[in-house]
Amino acid sequence: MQLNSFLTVGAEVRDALGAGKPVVALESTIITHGMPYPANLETARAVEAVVRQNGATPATIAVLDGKLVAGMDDATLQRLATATGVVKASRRDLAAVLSTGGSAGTTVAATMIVAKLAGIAIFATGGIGGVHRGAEATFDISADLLELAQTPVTVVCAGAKSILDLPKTLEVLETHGVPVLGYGSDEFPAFFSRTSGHTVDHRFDTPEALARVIGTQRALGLGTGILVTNPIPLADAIDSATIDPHIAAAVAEAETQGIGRKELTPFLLQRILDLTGGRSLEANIALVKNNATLAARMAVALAAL
Ligand code: PSU
Ligand code: MN
Repeated sequence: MQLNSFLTVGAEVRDALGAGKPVVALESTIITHGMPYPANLETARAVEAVVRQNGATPATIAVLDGKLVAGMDDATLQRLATATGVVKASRRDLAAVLSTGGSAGTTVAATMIVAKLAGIAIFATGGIGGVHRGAEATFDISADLLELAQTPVTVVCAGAKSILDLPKTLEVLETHGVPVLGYGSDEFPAFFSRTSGHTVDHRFDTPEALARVIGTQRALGLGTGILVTNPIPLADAIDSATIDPHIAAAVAEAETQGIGRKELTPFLLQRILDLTGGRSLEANIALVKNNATLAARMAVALAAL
């Protein structure tokens, strides 16, 4: 049995792909572990709407009842957003969850795997996982980075939160040959902030120019993913002086409580949300929509190539 036989592609997504029309993949760990209800559901719906408004078909990806799903109806989205105790599935979890008929939110890594299987080239998310602070002691490096190293899908994100060690994250991407392309900026953005003090490899100022890089990368057969970084809109940005103490506090708490492995990122996201009194959530929602807009425009440009 092939992995493909576990894949269910929604009718609308299947039609769009069959007709060569633009499709944008969306992840679901942000729904199951990244945001509280009902903001998670409202955001998931809003992001799908933004993709449509910009001319592409949204394909939200998750694991449902032992199937990989790309594109779901609203009732299913609602089920995912309200389910408790749902698994956070990365590459290593897929086989176990599928073989037991389980359901899961898919991380950036797992969503890339499913997007590739379904034939979707572009995927929008908020922030990717990366090298955690203190990784020199804990070895905590997200599987998202190693997926970018081996799966040819383009991920549009707002950089990475400074819960991570950004220079080390960029070093790992460089080692694995993953292009980091800045949209309209020379800086690698830090999720809540438009700047981080670190540069991207190459800057492009239009969705068309980014789509051409995807086409060329594909023609070269390099096999790696591409990371496109899209800074949070200016009006929604939180300056680092405001957010950094909260991030530092969350990281310190995680260390004291011995939180590690797959629980660490959801723990940090939840603590930052609590500590900022919901302001981080507003920023998070704004940047995900902004990334979905860019991803849709890139998908439109790619389909026209
Ligand atoms: N960072 C965020 N929001 C998120 C995540 C990361 O700002 O929702 C989620 C994504 O699904 C990402 C995953 O792929 O966490 C990474 O988890 P880990 O660090 O355990 O690999
Ligand atoms: Mn980890």
